[in-house]
Amino acid sequence: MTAIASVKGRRVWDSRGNPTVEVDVVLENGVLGRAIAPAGASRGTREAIDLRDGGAALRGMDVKRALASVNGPIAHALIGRDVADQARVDAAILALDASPLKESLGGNATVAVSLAVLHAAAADARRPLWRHVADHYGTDASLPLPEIQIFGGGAHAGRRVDIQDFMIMVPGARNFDEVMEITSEVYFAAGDIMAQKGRMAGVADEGGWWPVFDSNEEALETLVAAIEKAGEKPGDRVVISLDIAASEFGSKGAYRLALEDRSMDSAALIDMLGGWLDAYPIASIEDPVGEDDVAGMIEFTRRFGDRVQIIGDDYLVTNAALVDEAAEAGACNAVLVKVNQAGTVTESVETFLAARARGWGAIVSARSGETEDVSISHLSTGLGGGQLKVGSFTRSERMVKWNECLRIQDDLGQASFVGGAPLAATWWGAKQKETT
Ligand code: 2PG
Ligand code: MG
Repeated sequence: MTAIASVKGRRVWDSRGNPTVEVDVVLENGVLGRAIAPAGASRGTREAIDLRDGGAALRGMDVKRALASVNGPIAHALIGRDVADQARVDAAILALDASPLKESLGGNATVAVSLAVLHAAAADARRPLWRHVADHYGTDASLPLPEIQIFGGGAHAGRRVDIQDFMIMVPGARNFDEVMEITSEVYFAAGDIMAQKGRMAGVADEGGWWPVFDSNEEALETLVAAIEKAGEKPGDRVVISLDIAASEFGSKGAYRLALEDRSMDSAALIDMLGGWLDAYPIASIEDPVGEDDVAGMIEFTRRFGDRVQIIGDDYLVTNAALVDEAAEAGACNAVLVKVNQAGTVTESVETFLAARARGWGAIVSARSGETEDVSISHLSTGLGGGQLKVGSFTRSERMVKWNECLRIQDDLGQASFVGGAPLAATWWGAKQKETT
């Protein structure tokens, strides 16, 4: 065994200019593992707490308390432990905080430590992180299918439009390189269309174009036009993926689309989205109703679960027990896996594997506040068979994750790309079956 010799937190800064927690884990043989906590803007109420100091300085966003957790109790509990035993390390962290949402330590403290331990174990085994993950959890590594944002919205764009993420997926690509190429063409085609309409206004939080639209649906129409302008037939190699992030504009089954000055109940929202599913080549949809709208999610899944991927993000908060509960109830058929929503690697991997065991999709995801940390590229590849959501196709905190996948591709080979397999149970998968 190789023992953990030190655990040290430092304050670094994220893509929104906010402070965040970076952790160095050093082993007895001098090997280093390092990771940085990301931060969400549209957060589920049941996710691990992102502990901030409050007060006037740095708009209350400082992380001195989270750093004190890392450098105090967490370091104390981990020094001397076997770095390769991720489950025990994470259990030792959990034992320090009895609250369900890690509010005393801070989920930003626990996630940075937990990921840094994973990195240190991989470095100690002289393996790239993705290979260590596959070895450790007994999974078959494969490069994920990306979900990439073309227009930002919702909480990531000053609520200029209500819907949060207008994304594309390229399930028909032959390899990861081709996904990048086609996405680049679509991204710039969308930018050209915005410029032609006199609506070019920069980018949103995750680097997608700023959504200057008169209605939410206009963003969808423009996305279809961009796919066409890029020389692709919408629904062929390229499909649309949406994150509705409905908790941001409604609760308890009452929703309000501010852009369109429209209020609606759960049934009307579901009908509206159903209309979009009929009219546009949408293969995946996230949080179509609010996180507290259980009946709505069950109804949405009953109506559309056999043709689109339905992802729970705020709804399932990277929690394996909630995945099981939702699967039993017939709500969703896929889960978003955000390591900082759970707070540890072990809980995140449990959620990913619980989803896969149910035949669900599992999408490892970045947050809207990100950094140069590339852990999720490795996690999604190592666990295999999955999808990866990182934000847009610009800005280095995003591109660093896609570029890391390209480096992994050099090791794993182009054939390791999972392709359209994660969308096999959607209309897109059915169409492929017909044509082959
Ligand atoms: C989401 C994420 C990423 P945030 O809702 O899926 O787009 O946003 O990190 O703000 O929760
Ligand atoms: Mg989401």
